[in-house]
Amino acid sequence: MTVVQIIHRSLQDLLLMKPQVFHDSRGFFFETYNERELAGLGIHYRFVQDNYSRSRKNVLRGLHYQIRQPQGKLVRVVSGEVFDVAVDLRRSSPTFGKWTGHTLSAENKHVLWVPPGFAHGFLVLSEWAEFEYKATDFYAPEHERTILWNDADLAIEWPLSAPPELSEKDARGPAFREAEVYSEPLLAPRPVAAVLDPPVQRSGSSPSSIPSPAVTTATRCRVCEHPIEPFMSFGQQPIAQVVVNPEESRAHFTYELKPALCASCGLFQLVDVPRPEILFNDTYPFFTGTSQLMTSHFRGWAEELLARVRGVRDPFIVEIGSNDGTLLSAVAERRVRHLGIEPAKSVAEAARQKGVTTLEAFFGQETAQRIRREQGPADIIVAANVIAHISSVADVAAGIATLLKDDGVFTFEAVSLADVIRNTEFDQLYDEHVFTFSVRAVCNLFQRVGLELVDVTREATHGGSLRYVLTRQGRLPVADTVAAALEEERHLGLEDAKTYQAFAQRCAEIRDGLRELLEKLHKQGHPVIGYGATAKSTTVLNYCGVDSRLVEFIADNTPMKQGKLTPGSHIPIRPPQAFAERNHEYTLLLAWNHRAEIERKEAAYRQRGGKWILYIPTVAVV
Ligand code: JHZ
Ligand code: ZN
Repeated sequence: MTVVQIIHRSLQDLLLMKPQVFHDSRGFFFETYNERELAGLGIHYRFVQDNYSRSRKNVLRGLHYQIRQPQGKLVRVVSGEVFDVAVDLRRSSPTFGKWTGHTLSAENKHVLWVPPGFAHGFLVLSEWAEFEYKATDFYAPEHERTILWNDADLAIEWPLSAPPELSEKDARGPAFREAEVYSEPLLAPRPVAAVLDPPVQRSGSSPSSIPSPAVTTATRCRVCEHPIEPFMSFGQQPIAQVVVNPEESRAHFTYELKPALCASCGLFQLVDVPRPEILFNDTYPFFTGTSQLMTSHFRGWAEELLARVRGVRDPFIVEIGSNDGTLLSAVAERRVRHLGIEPAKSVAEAARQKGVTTLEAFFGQETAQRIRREQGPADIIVAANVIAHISSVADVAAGIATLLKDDGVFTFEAVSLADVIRNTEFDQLYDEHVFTFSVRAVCNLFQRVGLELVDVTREATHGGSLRYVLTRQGRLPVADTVAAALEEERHLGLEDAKTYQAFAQRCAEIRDGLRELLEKLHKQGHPVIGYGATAKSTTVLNYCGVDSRLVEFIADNTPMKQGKLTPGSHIPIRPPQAFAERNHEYTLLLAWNHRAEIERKEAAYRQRGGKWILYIPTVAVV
């Protein structure tokens, strides 16, 4: 069973999958079960029993579960249509007591994985429905339990047109409140190595090589532990920067992109995040040096940093997330002692080619202690677009405090929450951006490790960034910029839940507007080309449902991306020459943050009447 799409992960561990179906004139074919594919999705169970049932319209079977020998079920409909419901009965689960309902039909061929620890049931919507499932344990009538299908606390919204037809046992089931539930966590079986071995070994992000659990879900703020709840969802999203090989299976891993704001410390964060090893590895394709603007931006910053350490004996500059060495190469050229820390091999190699000393590692307290022990404390620690990428940010802050010299400076840049909200830059949200910082959240975070924000300045890069400067408490006077930035955030309503509801509303408007425009151009026969296979574009394309029908290809100057497909939307990525040769009229500018540079490079396109489609802050053709 090649899973082409994971449609839903509404409850913890539950998966709604769409298998790849092959159609031809004879009919269709698809795999209904494949042990290796499921193992790749973290389902390592052995299935021991298959069941098959037929039921007439309005029959409701369930809600059933086995309190001992709990069964995981892989369910699907062979003929007709049902409304299928699962209820999480695992007390230790963040979605305990929640239900989810999905339409399964012979037509949509969706397959639902209901893990052990859930009650399960379905209502037949068609004249007849035939239902088939595989179970991970044997039927054990002595352990079988029922929960009342219309329990008031669960409040399941069954799409009923008349009272359902029930078995006697199901009609008398106990209420959820009185029902026995699973009080201890149920241990999932450990992956079997042989099952996990994909047929062709390749590094990177094949779903088969993703260790389980691939996603962590935060129910509390990652810094202050105050409970958090998402305020919206962008739906299931693939890994933003995993460009797909066209010849590879189109199966891919997804997680739900849903942001939340911590009402206590003001930290804006994603609720679900994939494991960092899935993102930052030897196939990581973002190279800072692909942009002239970013290259000169980092050169300028490096000059400032070098000026700061002028007069210091044997200064030591450390960069966290040094990428392809764009910033540190200027430091290396001056023969100043430095160290880049970068876990992604692809870019770390490129940095070494530039003469930048690079340690391939994730940064945290442990790495910091090791560096301090072996090379001494740092005069400057610098980080660009990386602190917001690390979910264990508290450990990173502690590491910075460990590594920094007493009078050292920690400076970093990150996309600004104020700009993201003000300009509805929803595409800044994707897996790597675990956090989007406000000045307030930065103050709160670093205060915990004795660091003080002494200056903050605006940078135009990446659609609006802030550059922060921090020292140990009381080392430098605090510039007026800090109070001014905090005041601006209050004025914008960054602490107010209503601000985020309005943001969600504007995102939906952009999504609908962009889709409408692309559909219209498609109907009129205008080809649309994309520009910049950015990480941001993954959110835009998947959230707005844009694929190669609406955007023919995307031009990008990163060799590692060319010839590949965009994640989820599977749009081919081609070199910029393909753009110049296409002779088209409309281009969706996905790298909108590089607009000036791209317009300069593609001046000929404009001269022959080419137009750019923008979607931030609103949909516009310019
Ligand atoms: P660009 C990445 O985001 C990921 P992305 C990361 N998480 C982050 O925070 C920021 O960067 C810093 C191409 N291009 O910079 C190159 C052209 O083709 O918006 C890139 O693929 N021609 C670390 O990916 C893409 O566009 C050009 O002339 O959203 C730009 O990606 C230029 C200038 C770029 O970052
Ligand atoms: Zn918090």
